[in-house]
Amino acid sequence: MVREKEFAFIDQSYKPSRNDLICLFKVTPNGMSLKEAINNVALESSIGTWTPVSSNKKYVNKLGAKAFAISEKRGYGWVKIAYPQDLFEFGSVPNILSSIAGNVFGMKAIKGLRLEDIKFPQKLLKSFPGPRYGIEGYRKMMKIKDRPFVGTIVKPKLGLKTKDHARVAYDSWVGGCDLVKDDENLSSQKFNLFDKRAAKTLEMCDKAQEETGDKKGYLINVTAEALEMLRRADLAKELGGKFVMHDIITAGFSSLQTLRENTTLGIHAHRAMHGAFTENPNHGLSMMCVADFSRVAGVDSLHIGTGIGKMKGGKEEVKEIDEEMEQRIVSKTKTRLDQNWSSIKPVFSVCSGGIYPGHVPYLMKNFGKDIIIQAGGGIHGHPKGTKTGATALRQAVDATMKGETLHEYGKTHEELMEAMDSWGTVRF
Ligand code: RUB
Ligand code: CA
Repeated sequence: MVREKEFAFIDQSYKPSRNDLICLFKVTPNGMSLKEAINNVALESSIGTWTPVSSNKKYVNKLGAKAFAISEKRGYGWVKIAYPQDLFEFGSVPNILSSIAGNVFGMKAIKGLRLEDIKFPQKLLKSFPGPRYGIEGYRKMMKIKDRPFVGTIVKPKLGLKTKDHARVAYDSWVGGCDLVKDDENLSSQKFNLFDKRAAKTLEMCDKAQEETGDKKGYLINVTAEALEMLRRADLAKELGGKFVMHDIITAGFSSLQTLRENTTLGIHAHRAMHGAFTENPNHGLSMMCVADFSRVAGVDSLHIGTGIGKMKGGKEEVKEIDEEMEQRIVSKTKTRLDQNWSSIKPVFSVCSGGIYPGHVPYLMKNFGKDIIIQAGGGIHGHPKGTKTGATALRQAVDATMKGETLHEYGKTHEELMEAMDSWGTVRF
């Protein structure tokens, strides 16, 4: 029987200091008590290993994590773990993740380990740049005061030749989209090489801007090996681009930080692959944590889900992430820690994945106006084609801004009515 006092990394009476990074974990022990499992998590994610080592020094012990606020349920438990910020390299997402979300996920001591949220202490927080533009910066850049942005993803997601890709983008812009983006898996394939696509699509972007008198943006996917990624971002800038897109999970946070340091373009973050580790409620890393690290690392816009479209993620979860991204002071909930974001700018939430005009009132009601509403199939699948599809989505936003129902507005806006006839309205 292991005695309580042997758990050197647990201190139930611990009061976190303002220099601690706090993690909220859900722990399911594997063949041992909850406390023993928690002790293992706290030691492995800070200074310890499976046995005491003779090379240890007293001063090292000061950097040990402290597990506190343990609440035991049947078969699992919740715990907060405080990590002294000096454990970490300031300004490095990979370094922090290698401790708090590293070896611990593969330890035999746990059946399941879920990192639900992180709270950064102010000094560590301020070692990161955060977004260059964020919500306000995007609004200024695009001269859009207070409505949601309307965006699309060029579809088919792969396979279109450059000329056709640029044409789909153009039709989307002149139809009413503010933003057009590449899909996550388009980078520089032989049917649509990056350099040629950048030139042609940005040319179409300029043309659409001139013709409509509105600002238009192309979120070109620059994801690649880091040096090549920077070359692509530079090219997008040279050609007059305002934004780049980055696959933050497949490319990784180091790649994202490199991009943030080396481009002045707005950074749109796609989260493809997050489901591999955010999905299981008992194991892995929550989307909230991905969002936290994205905000510190400096994305300007981030896919957060919709609560209603084709991708998983319930309404409440998405709402909490939306708040985390746009508020300066975030309050705690059952699965979220409080956070003062201080000078780190707010991030634009992107609602995307299976969205069509009928979803717009739901999205605006739940997530407000500071969102980017993005539809691929919900634009290019319109019976009259891309341009009409873009007009319909924009009309859905205009109607909702005016407080009219889509049905009323559709009576005088046939593009919207046709979209509603195709995909229907949404009850919520
Ligand atoms: C959108 C699409 C995007 C998803 C990703 O296309 O495929 O890649 O938004 O999901 P469509 P998420 O509008 O045709 O569904 O935004 O949840 O990360
Ligand atoms: Ca947080």
